[in-house]
Amino acid sequence: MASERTAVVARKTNETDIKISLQIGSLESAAEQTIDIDTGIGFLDHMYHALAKHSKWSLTLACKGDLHIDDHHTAEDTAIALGMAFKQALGEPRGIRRYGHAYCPLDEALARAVVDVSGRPYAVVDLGLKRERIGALSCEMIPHVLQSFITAAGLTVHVDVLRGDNDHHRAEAAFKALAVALREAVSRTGSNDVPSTKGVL
Ligand SMILES: [Mn+2]
Repeated sequence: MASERTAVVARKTNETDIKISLQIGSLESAAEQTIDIDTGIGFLDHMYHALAKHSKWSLTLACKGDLHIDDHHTAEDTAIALGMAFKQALGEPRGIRRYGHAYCPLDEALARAVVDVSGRPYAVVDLGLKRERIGALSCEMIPHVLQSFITAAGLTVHVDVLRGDNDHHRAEAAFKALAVALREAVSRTGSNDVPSTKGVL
């Protein structure tokens, strides 16, 4: 039952060339967590790193994108590919909690994430960012990255930043809260049950 929950995804278009290997951590796994992320956008790497770290994933993510145009394709496509990898690694959602939620503060900022491994893609994301960009990542792409990951992963997730003055803190708190909520939602119950009254997710 304690199968390795891993996925390898390669996704190449005219705009981006992405390679991902993902292992979703589990209580049974004593394997060391390794994280290596290079999208060419420093702040995006920082957010994916926070997501992987606090989800207890091992994640290698490399993207060669058309950054000479802008950050859009790289941000969007890495999020989609990561969502695909997550869905593939999770496999049939048996013996997991299904629901998870977390609040994460980062200094003055406070974020909340609520996750349902539902198989019904739906993302509600309200980060309330005010800046034009953080580093080389435009702020309009940050909720879009979360939405793209969530829907590609087949999850229902609500992410809200409840307070905070600093946009770097607000964004990072959101990714951390999502990470901790995901970790709870995919944690194993020890049963082999599909956690749905329908018997299917
Ligand atoms: Mn930071």
